[in-house]
Formats: sequence, C-alpha cells, structure tokens
Amino acid sequence: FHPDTWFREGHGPRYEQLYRHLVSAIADGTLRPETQIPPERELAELAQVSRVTVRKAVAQLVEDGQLEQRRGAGTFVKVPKARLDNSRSTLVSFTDYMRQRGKVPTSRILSAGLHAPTPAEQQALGLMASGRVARIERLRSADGVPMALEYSSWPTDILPDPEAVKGSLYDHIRALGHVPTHAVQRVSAANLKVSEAQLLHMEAGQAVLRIDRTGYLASGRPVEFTRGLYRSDIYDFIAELRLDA
Ligand code: 16G
Repeated sequence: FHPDTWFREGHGPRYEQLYRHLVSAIADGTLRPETQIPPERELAELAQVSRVTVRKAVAQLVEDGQLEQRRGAGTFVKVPKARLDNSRSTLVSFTDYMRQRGKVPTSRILSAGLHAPTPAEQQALGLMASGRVARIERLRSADGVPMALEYSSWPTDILPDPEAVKGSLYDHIRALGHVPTHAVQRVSAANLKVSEAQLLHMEAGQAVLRIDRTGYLASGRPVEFTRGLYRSDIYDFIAELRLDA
C-alpha cells in the first residue's frame, strides 16, 4: 500500500483521488480485510495532503461500508459480509463449514480442563452436581480473521481430555467413537464483554449473535452443550422456510 503514489494516478479533487487509491488497494487485496489503516495524521503525511482531505476520503469509505471505525482502536478494512448460512440445517463443524467455503480454519484454545458442572451444564447434559464436566473455550478464526468465541461443555466419558483437542473438536470426538447426529440450536443476541471484544477485534458492548447448541448422540443422549458468540458483522443467520403441504 503506497499512499505516497496516489497523486500520480488521476485527476479530480484530491480526496477523490485518495479515495480511489484506497478503493483499488482494497479491491486488489493490497489492503486486506482487518488491516488497520494508518492514523489520519500519518496518512496525511504519507500522501502529502491535509488531514481534512484524508478525513473526507476515509469518511466516504466508511459510508460505503469498506472501512470501519472502531472507537479507541482505529480504522480497519472491513471484512466482507460472507453469507455464512446454514439454511439446509445440516450438522457441520466450524472446521468443515469453513473448509467447504475454501477458508482455512484455525483455533486458539483459551482454556481447557475438567470442572465442577454449573446448574445449566448439569441440566443440559444430565450430569450430577458432584461429578465433572469437560470444558473447552476457543477463539475460532477463518483465514486469520477472528469469527467466533465458543465455550463448549461435554460429559467426561465422551471428552475425557479436553486439553488433547488440537484441531476440530468434532473430529476429536468422532475419533473416540462418539458421533453426535443431531442438535438443537437457540439463536439470540448478546453484547460483548471487554475481554471478548478484544479477542474478536470488536468493541465492548457491540452486539453479537449468540448460538446455544445442544448436540445429541443417535441414542438421544445429550453430549454437547456449546455457547458460541459469532461476529454480527460477518455472520448472518439464515433459515429456509416452506409452506406446510
Ligand atoms: C460449530 C458448532 C459448535 C461445535 C463446533 C465444532 C455452530 C453454531 N456451532 O461451531 O457447536 O462445537 O462447530 O467445531 O455451528 P470443530 O469440530 O471445528 O471444533
């Protein structure tokens, strides 16, 4: 990205030229999604224009939805809203979902271990208060862009060692001989805490999609209890509806 060369490119008001330069840098991938653009003063210096010119060009890009200003953090190239839909209602893992779309999934494990189950976990998974539950909390990314936070709980006979999960949790469970075959999901709205916002590159208090999933084995036994917080600027929840015959 060379803001110092923009002025050799065209005609019209300077802010329009700078605007066009930024648009093409985003379009050709020189400025990738989630890249932070230099602060106003720096950009003005690089491009040798006034800060007012930079402000106008940036404001136009924000209005277009190509750049995004995050309070206290700076201005970023917006991640294009992918239609991350699941309108066929198939049970897929994050890993498979992203791979099917040509993206490279990665996970950062925030914590993994065995704990005393909360009342919600006891109820969802049919556990005794005196027993243990396996918990794993991960930040899920696709092509390096943070997409979701997932807090997942399982009975310990299904997931005895959550610390051993490397890539896909579903693959890990399947390799142990357990196959969740169906799930029930509840979609709601939530606001991010400060720590969660930092991980997702969002602002504290911003709205996210919360998806609570309970997953079952073919026998009907509930084995997965997962809360996911999905970036609302990237995820759309889509359901396909048909008229009853
Ligand atoms: C999906 C599931 C989540 C599951 C995870 C496993 C939704 C809303 N949630 O994110 O419940 O635990 O996949 O992914 O789709 P993994 O096998 O890639 O670890």
